[in-house]
Amino acid sequence: YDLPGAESASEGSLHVRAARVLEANWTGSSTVPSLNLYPHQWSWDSAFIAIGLRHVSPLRAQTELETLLAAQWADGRVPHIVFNPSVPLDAYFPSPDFWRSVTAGRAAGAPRTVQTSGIVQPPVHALAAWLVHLADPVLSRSRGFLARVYPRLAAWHRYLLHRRDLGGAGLVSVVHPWEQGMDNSPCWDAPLARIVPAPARSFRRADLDHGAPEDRPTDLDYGRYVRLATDYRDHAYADGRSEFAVEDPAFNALLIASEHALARIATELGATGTARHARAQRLTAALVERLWDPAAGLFLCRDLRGEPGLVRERGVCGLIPLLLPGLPRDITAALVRTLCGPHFGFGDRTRLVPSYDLLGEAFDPHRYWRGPAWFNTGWLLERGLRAHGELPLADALRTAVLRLADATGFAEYVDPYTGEACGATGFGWTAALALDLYH
Ligand code: 9WN
Repeated sequence: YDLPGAESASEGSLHVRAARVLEANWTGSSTVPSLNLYPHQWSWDSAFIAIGLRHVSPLRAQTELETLLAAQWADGRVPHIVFNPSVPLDAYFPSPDFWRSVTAGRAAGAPRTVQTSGIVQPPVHALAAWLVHLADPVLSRSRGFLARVYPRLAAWHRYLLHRRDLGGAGLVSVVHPWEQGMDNSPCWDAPLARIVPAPARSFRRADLDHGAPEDRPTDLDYGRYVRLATDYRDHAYADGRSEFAVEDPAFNALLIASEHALARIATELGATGTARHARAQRLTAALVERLWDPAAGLFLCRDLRGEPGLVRERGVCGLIPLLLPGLPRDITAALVRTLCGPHFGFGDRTRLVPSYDLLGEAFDPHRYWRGPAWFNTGWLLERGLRAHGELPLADALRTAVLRLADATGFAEYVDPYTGEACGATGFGWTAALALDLYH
């Protein structure tokens, strides 16, 4: 990371500043995404955080994943939030008394000793576990790290592939926008429009105590998030009946990447990874079959409810499959063209890849997942570009992530045109993934 002028800033290097964020957000057994806005453990945040943390402390990185997996439900699901009991209930909404995991989740096997949410987030964990192992194989082997996490990761994938194949074609569906992780992406506008929102007066949004309303989802969005989560809870978190069911390319691509990682973990443990690699390849074929749109030049989401079909919105989720090794060459070439073309403008009009189509009607450079650029998607695309030999673009994206992460105090997200910080600063995965690219 030799950027003119950047390294002269304050004492130390980006490494030191990023490590300081991870230190400040560390609770003793896991890392919060943000001290104010998100004061608990989040599932995919922890995976990304572990990937960076491995450069500071491989032991803490292993612990991060172990803590999350200790809250796994008996049916295999890894909850999207593991609540910290010492944080006041009103610090984050929805709080444990909303999810009621211990009682409402009993049939699905929610843990009794820790409170969690009942929905999930993208399965980045096996990929993270493998990368964490690689950072210090000696420590990992001496602690039996992979041997301990492997059965849990395998059960997690099994849950997704068996309980969440709601379309019957092999791909996994999300049943809530929070599950996919890009909460208010315009990709959800049509599938969400059918959901009757919970009345705004029936809940209190803690996020507005810390975040600017114009950078956050709207009250109407929240009404729908609350309705969906309430219905899921009131049906004991049983799968199959949700009014919202979407096959998302990013969620599925991350599952496939993690399935490849799980194959490597199996091999390291002396078993064979062949079946898992083959399954990942079959899932890749299903992803192409179900979600690839040659005319748009990216993957789209598939709505399984209402009038089923592809959602004609271009979200960054449609570029994330670039991560996959087994994609046909013409598809990777098209994805790279789309990334650099008028809809995402990377290397031309934008400084970091926007979360949504610059030319889309719903584009808003500041509102959360409706336009701002995020660092985790930047990291995933950098990896994809590098894996497919697009080295100059990968280098440009790496430099952009490092420069903007550092310049914004590790912001949650940024205006894709100006690089202006939005949301929280001192954000966990921004610091962690910058740290990873720095190395
Ligand atoms: C709901 C923690 C999480 C991220 C998500 C991001 C945001 C939560 C919220 O924060 O979602 O899960 O309250 O807005 O959209 O990707 O995991 O950082």
